[in-house]
Formats: sequence, C-alpha cells, structure tokens
Amino acid sequence: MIINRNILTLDEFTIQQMRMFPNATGELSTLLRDIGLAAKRINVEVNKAGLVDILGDAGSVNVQGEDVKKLDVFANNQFIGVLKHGISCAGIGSEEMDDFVVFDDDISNKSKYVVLFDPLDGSSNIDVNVSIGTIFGVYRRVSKIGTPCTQEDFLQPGINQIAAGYIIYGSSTMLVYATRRGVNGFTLDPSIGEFSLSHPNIKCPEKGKYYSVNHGNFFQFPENVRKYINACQSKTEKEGGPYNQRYIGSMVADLHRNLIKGGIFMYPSTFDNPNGKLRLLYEASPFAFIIEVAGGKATNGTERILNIKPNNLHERTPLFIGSKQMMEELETYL
Ligand code: P6P
Repeated sequence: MIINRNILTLDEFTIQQMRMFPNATGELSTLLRDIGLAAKRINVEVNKAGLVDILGDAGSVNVQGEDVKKLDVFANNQFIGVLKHGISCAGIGSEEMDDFVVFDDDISNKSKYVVLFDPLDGSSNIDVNVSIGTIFGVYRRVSKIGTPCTQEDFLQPGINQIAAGYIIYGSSTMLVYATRRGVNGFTLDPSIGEFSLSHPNIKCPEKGKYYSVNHGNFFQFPENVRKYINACQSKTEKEGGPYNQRYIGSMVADLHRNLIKGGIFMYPSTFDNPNGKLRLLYEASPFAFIIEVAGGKATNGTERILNIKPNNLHERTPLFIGSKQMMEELETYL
C-alpha cells in the first residue's frame, strides 16, 4: 500500500528519524515536538502583537539588564511549560532567568537531556515588526540519570550538543534544527497548524555576498576586523563581489538569511562589550552547531565556538560565523 504523504510534518519527520535508530528512546523526538508546540503558541502572540496589549515593556529588567518585553516573558513561560511537563528534559537555562532551573521531579530526573534557550531573541524589534526568533541547544546530561540535573549539565562545550535549532517568526514562521545527521527546515502551515518540511538537508553555500555587522560600532572593533570589513566593501566581481551589507539587528533573521543564501555575520568585541555582546550558551553555540553541520564555520576570532568550555550560564563571546570560504578569508586577517 503506497501512503502518499506529500510533505512530512515535524512530528512525522522526527518519528521517521527515530525509526532509523532502533535503540532510540524517542526522547529527542518528543523534545523537538514539545519545542514545536511552544513555538506555535508563541507564534500566535507574535503575529498579533500589534493588536493586543502585549507590546511594550513588561516593566522588568532581565539578568542582562535589558528591558523585558511582555512577549519575552510569555515565550519563556511557554518553553518552561512544555519542557517541565514533558518527559525529555531534566532542566533548562534561559536568557530570561538568572540561574538554570532544575525540574527535580521523578519523571524529569529520569530524562537524559537539558535545554538552553533564548526564548525570544531580538525582542527589541517586536514593536517595529521586524522578524525575531527563539534559539535553543540540547545537551545530553553528564550527571547521573535519576538524580536532579546539575550546573555541569549546562556548562558543556557546544560540540556536545545533541541538537540545536531556532524558530524565526517572520514573513512565515520556520523551525530549523540540526542534529549531526543534518539541518532541516520546517515551515508552519497555518492550514493544518503543523510545521512541515520545506527545507530538507540545508547546506550553507561555501561563499556568499552578504556581510552582516553593526557598522555603528566600526571604530570600536579590533584593527584586523576593520581591515576585513574594508575588504568586504571593495570586492570586485573577480573576488566574488560586490558584497551587500545586510544587518537587521535580529540575530536569528540575519543568520537565517546567511545560512540559506551564504554570508558572514560578525559581532566582534567592542569597548562596551569587551567579551562580545552575544551569549555563548544559548546564542553562539546553537548557531555554531547548526552552521558547522551545514558546512560553515564559527569562531570567537581565535577559537572554534564549539570548543569553548563555558564558565557561566550567561557568558558572552565575540562571534564570527558563516560561509566556509568567507570565514577562511576572515581568518587570514585575524
Ligand atoms: P546591536 C538583539 O538584541 C541581539 O541580541 C541579536 O539578536 C542581534 O544580532 C544583536 O543583539 C544586535 O546588537 O548592538 O547591533 O544592536
């Protein structure tokens, strides 16, 4: 009997992947489906943000010292809700919370994964209708199964990620996630309310024409970074140029474009942020995992992002990430 399934939903895809591994417990598939559910709930609010009083500041300031938008809080609660009441996660670390959270109940303590996430990155763009996103990374616990998870479970180098992904709430809403087997993109189909496989086996083009950086910080950048940026501005056709500068100030949107079309994104150290602005655990490491599986590279300027052993939950890092050949050219300057 031929079962005609034109487009696989996220659930069907994760179950199909699980069937390939007879020993799979299904915990990762369940975890990814839980994340998809939270994303659908957040998408509803993001899409109507202009219509209801969910815009604007929630009146609080998060651990980063940033005004917390109401949607930030809503998004954070959605992920905690599905992960805490699921069967696959022992605890979480979130940009919105000072410390990591141990779920510490019988089922959660038996789960083998922990999740780090930025529930709604780029939230300062909410009020001006620019695409924003969720970023997540999944690690296998290093602490004993059956006991509460510990800080060590969260402070692992990014190379230990089992899966990493993002949701972009844009002209369409997409969930993109990577395991070592590949990067796959799912577009939310409102007619069935499911994420459906739209971008199978995403590969980042080895070179592109986009370079993404906040030029407003140009004179704060290290000299060798400024030299590379100047080179980006004078590429001839023979050198693969001319390049276009694209920077929307929303990491998920900038990196999604560069992943699909090819390009390089840079957030170097600045006077204000000598260790970089972006966070290692729930921004840089998940994207570094995704881009490397897709064929690209990601460093902090001197070291591979995925090799960095974090010291604390909210650690920041400079970030250079994108197409392989563009990163290799940048490395000749660094
Ligand atoms: P800047 C958004 O606040 C964010 O964390 C990323 O999404 C984005 O890439 C970056 O900061 C933008 O920072 O300093 O250029 O406005």
